[in-house]
Amino acid sequence: GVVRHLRQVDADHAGVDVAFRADVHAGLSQAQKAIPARWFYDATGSALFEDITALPEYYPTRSETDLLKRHAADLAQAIGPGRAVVELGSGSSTKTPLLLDAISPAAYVPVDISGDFLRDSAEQLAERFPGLPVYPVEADFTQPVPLPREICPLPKLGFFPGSTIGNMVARTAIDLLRIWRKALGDGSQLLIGIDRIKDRETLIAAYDDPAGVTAAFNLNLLERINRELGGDIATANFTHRAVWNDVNARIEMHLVAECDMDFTVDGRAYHMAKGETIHSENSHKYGPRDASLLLRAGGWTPVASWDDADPAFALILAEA
Ligand code: AVI
Repeated sequence: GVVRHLRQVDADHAGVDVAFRADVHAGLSQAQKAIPARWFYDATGSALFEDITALPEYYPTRSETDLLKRHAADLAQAIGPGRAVVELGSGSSTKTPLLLDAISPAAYVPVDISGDFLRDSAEQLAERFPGLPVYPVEADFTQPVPLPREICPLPKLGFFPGSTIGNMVARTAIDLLRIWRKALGDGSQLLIGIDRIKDRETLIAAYDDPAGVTAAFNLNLLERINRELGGDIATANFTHRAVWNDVNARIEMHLVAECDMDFTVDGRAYHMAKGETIHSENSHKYGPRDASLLLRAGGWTPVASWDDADPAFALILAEA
């Protein structure tokens, strides 16, 4: 069952408002306007992301789920029983039970910034795995997080599914990997989802679906600014754009101004010329050697990988 809910939320996150406001003003003041992708995930954005994961064009969730199902026996063999599974950004993960079923862990520690989400999913999981101690930790997993003392003596498995690491630039991704190498300690393992570089058409379709769900997800960022920061952005004058940046091997999402416009966000005035964009997300893709280098730079040694061929996606197991 759920043993104890730990809360490690720093001043910034207690006042989400303050950090959101600061990021929006800083981002809208740059020559290339940009807002960090983490601000997509308010209640509406999180629900839209769940819808994205069910789209036929959005292959990562399906591929990763299939990999976990198909290779359960291999995973059990490579990981072994008795580990404490620490999941980074657990959200409403439907993949977790597949992993827990496969490896018979000794404890489960979901780490997520969204307290309500975390509480609900921890309870559901505890119900499904009655003998398993669950220690939810409400925290920003990009910062060092103190883990519950009960799991100290256990060997750890970090679980970072969804290719969320791709939403960080390499420097930030490496910082995160190093933070968790230190926190999980010697003898730990990391199971991480990595989206592969593939043909442009498949990638663009995954981030610009014909049903317009990803467009709604992207545009919700502007609506959130209007709702929470008293903005008067004419959201109808923006369109969604997904492009493949081949130099940096990433999908970029932008919000494109379809006409010249002026708007304010809590009293501060901004201007955008027709065609100008707000860069709202990066989703980096990695070839096998890129992923290996990234992990090693982050202090982890890759030991096994399970690949889905079409569209390509990988689950990689690494050791401390
Ligand atoms: C959460 N993250 C891994 C998703 C991705 O694919 O980069 C977010 C997303 N953005 C648009 N569609 C999905």
